[in-house]
Amino acid sequence: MENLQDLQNEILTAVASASDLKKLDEVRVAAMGKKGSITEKMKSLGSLPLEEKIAAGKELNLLKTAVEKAIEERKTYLETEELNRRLARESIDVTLPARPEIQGRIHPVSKIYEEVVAIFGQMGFEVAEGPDIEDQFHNFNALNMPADHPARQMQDTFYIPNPDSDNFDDSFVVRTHTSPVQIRTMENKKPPIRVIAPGRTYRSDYDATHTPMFHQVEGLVIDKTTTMAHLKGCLYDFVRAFFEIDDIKVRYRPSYFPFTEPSAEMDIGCRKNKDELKIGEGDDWLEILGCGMVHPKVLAAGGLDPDEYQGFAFGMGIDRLAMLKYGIPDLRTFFESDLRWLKHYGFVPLDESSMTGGLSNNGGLAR
Ligand code: 2NL
Repeated sequence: MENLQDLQNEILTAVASASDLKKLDEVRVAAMGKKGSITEKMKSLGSLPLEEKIAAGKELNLLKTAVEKAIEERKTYLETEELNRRLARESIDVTLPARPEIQGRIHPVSKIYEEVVAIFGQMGFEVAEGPDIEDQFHNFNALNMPADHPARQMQDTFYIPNPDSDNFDDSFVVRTHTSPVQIRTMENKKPPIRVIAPGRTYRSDYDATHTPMFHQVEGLVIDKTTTMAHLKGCLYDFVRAFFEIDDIKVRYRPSYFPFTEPSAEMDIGCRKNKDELKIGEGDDWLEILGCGMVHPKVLAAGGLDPDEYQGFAFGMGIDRLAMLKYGIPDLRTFFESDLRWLKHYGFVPLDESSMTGGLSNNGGLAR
């Protein structure tokens, strides 16, 4: 068979200079389509004597494989290039302020987030942030949740493989709570500590009140003489400000968390009618947050001496607070990016939440 090397060079040059996916496909058809140059050569094998047929067949197959590989590589390259061009073209600056005259609204989660930060900010708390992807020490072990703890079962936690290790204990997680932020605060800062850690958290769960990504705010106060009485006063002041009810009814129920001892849950008084929930009056109770005195093992894991320091911590779901405060029934709708939903439940962007300027700015409600 005449020189296949020339044919191969010719096709590979055409592949390398195909400047887009359409041209690349034309090159493919010209080589391997029904009337393609390689296909024609394959057909012509039939007329050769057996020995030559075997040798030429082998050579042709090598040629075909080389061409296929080159086309595949060029295709991946062109697709990546096209994707990068599109990403550059379609980029938007999500940090720009929303424009109310168009469709821009503040999401209820952002609104609650700002309110919570405003309330605790005025009480002297700092806001602490940390990575969404955590190691298992900061997300679990340091919080008195050893490897055999039920909350570490595969079904709730999203694990991320560690490229440098095959040991499962070294794999990362997307944080299941914002507590690891507070562990990092203890590691880096001497008491007195007064921080809140708001942010995104992740668990493998999905129904009307659970989404795989949700928002939490946790708080941590540590000093030499911090007590449960401080916890109660602090959280009482928080719910009074948040629900804007001065004489709001509250109660604490004993509870269990691995990272606090003793642990409690805080309820607020409410009235539950058929479809309506009235907060602040009535004989029913609504669970609002979990709290407790930081476990000595957790203080030690954060690098603090439990004989010298003590403190309290609490945690609550921001999305759940938004559902309660604004009467939004299904959490899943929060993250569907439906502009009609955002227009209905969102807030106009110009009224900031502050303790002095009115917290929730109901005048700013877009409804
Ligand atoms: C809940 C309950 C809670 C904490 C979170 C915490 C963090 C550190 C140490 C001790 Cl670093 N505790 N966080 C404590 C009690 C309850 O969350 O129901 N969250 C939605």
